Amino acid sequence: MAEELTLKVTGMTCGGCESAVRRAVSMVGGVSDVMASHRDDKVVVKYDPAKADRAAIVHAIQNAGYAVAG
Ligand SMILES: [Cu+2]
Repeated sequence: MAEELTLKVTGMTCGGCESAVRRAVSMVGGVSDVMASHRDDKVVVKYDPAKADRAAIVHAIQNAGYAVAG
């Protein structure tokens, strides 16, 4: 059963940033869907909690160069 996680992510300024975040997060095993909005500073991730967790998703976003505020 997929779970949905909504994160406040700062540092995204355009569609290119949204794509970078989507790419980075979709590399995490167990992630099935990623939506990113630079206007709302928001990233919504659907994932399988047996394979991925919040920490792995946050780490992927931070590695891509963006900050997770909550
Ligand atoms: Cu950008």
